[in-house]
Amino acid sequence: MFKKVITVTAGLALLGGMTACGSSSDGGNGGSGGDGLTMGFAQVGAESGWRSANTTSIRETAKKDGVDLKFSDAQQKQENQIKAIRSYIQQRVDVIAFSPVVETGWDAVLQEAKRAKIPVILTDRAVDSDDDSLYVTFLGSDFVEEGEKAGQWLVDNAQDADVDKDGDVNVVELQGTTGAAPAIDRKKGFEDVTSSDDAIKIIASQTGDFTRDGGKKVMEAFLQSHDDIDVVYAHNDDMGLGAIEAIEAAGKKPGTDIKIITVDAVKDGMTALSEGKINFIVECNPLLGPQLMELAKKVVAGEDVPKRVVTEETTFTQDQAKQVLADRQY
Ligand code: GYE
Repeated sequence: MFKKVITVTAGLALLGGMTACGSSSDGGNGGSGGDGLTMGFAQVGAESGWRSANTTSIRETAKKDGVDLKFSDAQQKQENQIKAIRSYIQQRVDVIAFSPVVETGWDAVLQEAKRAKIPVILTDRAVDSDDDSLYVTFLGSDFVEEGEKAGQWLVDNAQDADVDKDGDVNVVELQGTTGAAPAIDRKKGFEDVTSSDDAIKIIASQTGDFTRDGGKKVMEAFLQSHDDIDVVYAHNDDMGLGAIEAIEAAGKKPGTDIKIITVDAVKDGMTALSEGKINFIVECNPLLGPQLMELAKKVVAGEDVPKRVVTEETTFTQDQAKQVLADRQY
């Protein structure tokens, strides 16, 4: 299905600037390469540090490249994203890009874009559809692989993670938004790898909606109903940071009494990792602006682009976090 797959390093993506946000239409004069190109971008929301960095990267790159960006924030609601896409179709933008909040339920609106001959680029998250002619390309991370990396760290550190030394490694999972690609895939990848070790058991799993507050509330409930939690696996840093607050409020030491694994590697997460409150972070790169604008220019110019562009990412231990923290851009 995917003819070509190219991989771009996180380092290249770092070329995107990270300064202040502009207005909802960030078109610029005097940029290079994208002059006259209009993009409608339907963002998920502002639920996490990752999302804020992603939005800044997109806005800043559009400005720099002279792309007229129409930007909307769906507040994590699919109906708002669908409305935004319909309005971009009506405005006859040159290209629509969006990060689908959930995987399913997009075919109708994407058919409308197709009929209007407006190309669609998926960024960050994928849709679950049998018809891959509804979008030109999908730029983003491999979320299953991220879950596998998180699971592999736990398999490798299972003995240490069995804090109460009862022979079981009891994991509670803080899932991302229900139905979202990163929640589904990070769960799957983690389970695939940890199922190889009988000692590792996921004793509770619930959504915290990718927010700090959500992670805190769910963790408070987990702590009340379970007194034998060894590990928290949070699908993003923000929920892990919320869990830290709940663990501390319960009189326990995060990172020591309960080990914590998260995904993203945004600055607040990396700071907690370097302080020993998180034990391992799988990186997910939010700086997709430069690659997105490059793809958009090619698509609008009628050039071929790969159907899938995967961002390359790494992982961080506590020691590695201490080394890179000062240079972290987001
Ligand atoms: O990990 C999370 C955000 O889709 C990769 O969404 C993104 C995820 C990211 O809310 O922090």
